[in-house]
Amino acid sequence: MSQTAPVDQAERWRQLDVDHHLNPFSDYRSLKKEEGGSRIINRAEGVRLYDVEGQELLDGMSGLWCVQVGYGQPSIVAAVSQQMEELPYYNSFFKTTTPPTVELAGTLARLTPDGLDRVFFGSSGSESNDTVVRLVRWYNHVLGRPEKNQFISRNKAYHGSTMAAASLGGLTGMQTAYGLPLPGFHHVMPPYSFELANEGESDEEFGVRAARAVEEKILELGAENVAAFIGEPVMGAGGLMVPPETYWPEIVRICREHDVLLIADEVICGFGRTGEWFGCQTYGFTPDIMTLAKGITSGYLPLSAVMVSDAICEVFEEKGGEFAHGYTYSGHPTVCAAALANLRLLEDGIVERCSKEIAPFFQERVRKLADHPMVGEVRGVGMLAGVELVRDKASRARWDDDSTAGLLTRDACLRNGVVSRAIGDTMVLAPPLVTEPEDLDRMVTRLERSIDDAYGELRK
Ligand code: PXG
Repeated sequence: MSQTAPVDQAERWRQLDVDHHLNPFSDYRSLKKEEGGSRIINRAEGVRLYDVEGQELLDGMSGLWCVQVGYGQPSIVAAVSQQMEELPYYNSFFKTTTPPTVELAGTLARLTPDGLDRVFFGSSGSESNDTVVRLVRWYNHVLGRPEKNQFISRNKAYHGSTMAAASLGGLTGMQTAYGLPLPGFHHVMPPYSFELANEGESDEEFGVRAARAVEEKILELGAENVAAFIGEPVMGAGGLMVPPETYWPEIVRICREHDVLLIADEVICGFGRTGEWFGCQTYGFTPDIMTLAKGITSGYLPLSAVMVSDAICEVFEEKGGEFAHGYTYSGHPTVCAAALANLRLLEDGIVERCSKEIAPFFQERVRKLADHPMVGEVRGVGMLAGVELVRDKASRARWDDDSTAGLLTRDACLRNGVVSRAIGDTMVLAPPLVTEPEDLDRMVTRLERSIDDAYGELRK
């Protein structure tokens, strides 16, 4: 299956990477000089990745949480190729558009919850979240209340890497050295019961307390100054935080009561990842705005979207004025064609089978890791799972404070043939929605073996 590259070719690529490529989220000293360079992936099929040395890896992370339909889907390739021939590119500025752009707009309006019927396109989740900040501020400007412009988000949230998206995010490592967050961005506790619940506090009580942190922040800032609250239905890159059932209903109450817009970042949760089509449906709420990316094309091409409520758009349409915002590639026809082909696959049974069969199997299988002496908790929903690594099960004490357990386990995973993401000492699996039960079993078995390997090393 693999296409092993000649050794000198593989070495040449690794050297080009070292000499010329600034990889995202990398420590350039250690990546370039100390660790011998990058792994080079040159082929993939289904849920399997192959590197240039010919090693096969099960992709337990769907790329970066995005390849819902797996690799090598011929219908997406054909749709892209055909669109490339007909019209590779044209824009949607100045009263123009293209057929795939509007077809996709209609499809997204149909697939997303009722009341979210208009879409603004971009090329990445970060762009989408930046669009949201500008769109919400424009909305309140049009309504004659420009002071209602502050955003509330959660500590540890990830909403992207651009200046506004990184300000919405709550990862201090992305902020302190960069003069962020920008003014007007505030953060409260996330619904992370594993670390933040009080002793004796039930999950339900904790969920309400975590939501009320948003209300306290609104009252502190003055509701007249708060434009919106943004959150992922399940926090992904921040540590796979699955909220208690009580969290989102209370957030909805708070946002409605204080006239604060509710924004669901569905970049990871969207397109079947949590079992339903969208994470907000899994948790029973409808946001005012929803951001989408990743699974919208299964990562085959870069595309993102902001779904905007009819109520917001009615204000724009009634009051008028130009929303001065847009990207060269907003609604790019070839990318939209890829999305349409991908959504057709998801609609033709992938989401339904995943929800009924694949995800329940995955959740049951991964929960068996809870018996491992180094595992403090296993949690998850749909095709998302997080495994907390601890030194002591009863007290939940960590091994140390520099993520060594997570990094050792992640490296062992690669040796054992599965990709799993370490977020601190939380191991994550987010497999493609099409992963067959036998391969899910293999993924979890390999993760378990890797936890064993790390446990062995840590106890030396
Ligand atoms: N929102 C959420 C919830 C995300 O997870 C973005 C926005 C930004 O999307 P773009 O397309 O601009 O990357 C993301 C991205 C990781 C990892 O290591 C996670 C993301 C991106 C890269 C790495 O877990 N999420």
